This record gives sequence, C-alpha cells and structure tokens, in this order.
Amino acid sequence: HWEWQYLDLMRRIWEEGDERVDRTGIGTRSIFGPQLRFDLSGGKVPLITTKRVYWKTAAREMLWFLTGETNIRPLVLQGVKIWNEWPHARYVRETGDAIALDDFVARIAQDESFAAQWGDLGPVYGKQWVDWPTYEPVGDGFYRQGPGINQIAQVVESLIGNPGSRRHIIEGWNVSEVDSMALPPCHKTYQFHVANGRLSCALYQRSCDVALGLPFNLWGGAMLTHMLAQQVGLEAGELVWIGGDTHLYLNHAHLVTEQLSRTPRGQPVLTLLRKPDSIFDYRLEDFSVSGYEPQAPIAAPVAV
Ligand code: UFP
Repeated sequence: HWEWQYLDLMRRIWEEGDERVDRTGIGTRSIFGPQLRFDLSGGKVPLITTKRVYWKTAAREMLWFLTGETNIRPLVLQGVKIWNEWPHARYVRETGDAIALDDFVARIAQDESFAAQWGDLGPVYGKQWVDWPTYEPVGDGFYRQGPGINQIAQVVESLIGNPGSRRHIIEGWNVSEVDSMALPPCHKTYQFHVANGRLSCALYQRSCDVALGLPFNLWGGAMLTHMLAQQVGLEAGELVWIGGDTHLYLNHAHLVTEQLSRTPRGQPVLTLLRKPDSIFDYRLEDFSVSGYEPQAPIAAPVAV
C-alpha cells in the first residue's frame, strides 16, 4: 500500500532521528532529505487513511493561495483556522492587548478594517505565486515597482506551449521578502514535468512537520497537479515529494504510537466535477473525493 511510505518515514524519524532543540522550543527528532513518490493516475491522491485528514480545509487553503490573498479573513469566514495563531501572536506582541485567540478571530471576521490591519500574514505563498514583485530601474540607481509576475499563469502557459521545458517552476522562497512573512514558505518549490502525456510534480519542502503538516502538503501537491493536468489537457502522473528538515515534534509521541499501530487501507480518488475556465476559477464544490474511509482523527498540538 502506498501509505507505508509515510508510516515508514514516521517510524524512521522517531527511531533514528537526530534529537534537537528547534525554533519553537518544543524539540524534534529530525532527518534530512527523504523522498516519497505517489501515483496520481486516474485521480489517485495520497490522502492519508490511517487518520482522518480534513482535505476540504487543505483545499480551501490551496484555493486561497491561488487568489493571491495573504489576509486570513477569507479563511476565517470559511471556518479555516490553520493560520490564525500567527496574526494573533503579532497582535498581542505589538499592542500588549492579551486578547484570547477566539476573540481575536471573531474580531477578524466581524471588523473588516481590523482584519486589514491585523489579519495579514505578509507576502506569503499567495502573493509570491500570483504576484511576485518586480522592480524596474528609473535611473540614478532608483527603481520603481514593475508589474507582478503570475507564476501560476506562466506555468499553465509553458505546460501548454512548451511541455518539454525543464523550467515549469512555482517558487515561494522570495529571498528579499522572507523576513516579512509570518512564516517563510515550507512547501517552497513545485516543479512540473511532462512525459508520455503525463504531468508529474516534484514538491520540495524545506521543513516538514510529518505528523500535522505533511498529510496536508501531500494532498495540496496532488490537488494542484490534478488541477493543472485538467487545465492543460494531460493525465496526472506522479507526485514526488522531497523533504529538507523532516521532523516529528517530541510532544507528538501519542500520535506516533497510535498511528504506527494502524494499517492503511483504500485508495482515495479525486474527481474534478467541472472544468473551470482557468486555474483561478476552481471552487470547493468542484472537488469530490471517493473511496476515502479514514480511521479516527488523532489530535495533536501545533508548534507555532
Ligand atoms: N509546516 C509544515 N507544513 C506547512 C507549514 C508548516 O510542515 O505547510 F506551513 C511546519 C514545518 C515546521 C514549521 O515544523 O511548520 C515551520 O517552522 P520553521 O519555519 O522553523 O521551519
């Protein structure tokens, strides 16, 4: 079963990983540079079955990236909570107002101008993917802002016009802007490749929380590849995932023990119910997953 790759990675990190103190202070066990490969043909998706993965949440996040949005408000209004901790922490730090997270989030939802001021994450994925900033010289060593680059649109064009290219890349790691992001991109590079009428994706993730992040990130890579394949008229091929610092947090021991006691089963399949006019026109209702009968969710704390 394809999911053993994930469980084997988890076991290897837990048993052999290098134990270290990390940025969050929680501590991890970590390995560097693993690779996983998943078949995407026929709509297959590497949606983890040994615990429930909330793929609709991850899908909403992916669609939010594609809008170019970097404010959490559209996610909050859909009940997606995954990015809330960062703006909340910044608000508390900068104002000294020790508002509870739930109250902060309620205010983001209710008050548009409050959200505009405090809900932004900086130039994270969405901004870099569809509006990567450019600069044009105006003389005397001065520059003005040029038109942003829509990397997603460019990849669609290059996949259609020049499928054999080795340059189908979506890059999140904008070196000059990393410091102004709430969280520098983890799933930082997506490279696409066409062979034998199939579209494959290599996803490079510089830093990976294997318990909580990776199930989402695998789904995201697969979803994006299926969408692009549909748009450019190719079959989906493979998702190749490569991790940089690939870790388990020490406070996820109960999750690791529980999940490694389970046996994967089933092959979830994603069906795109409609072919939208462009890669930017998908809606949540366009995605249907069949054959997903996951085992019980396993809750664990997120390291912020
Ligand atoms: N992380 C993921 N996937 C994501 C995401 C975050 O695994 O999509 F946004 C995890 C990796 C790491 C932490 O545990 O979040 C980021 O911390 P750092 O920037 O110090 O690597």
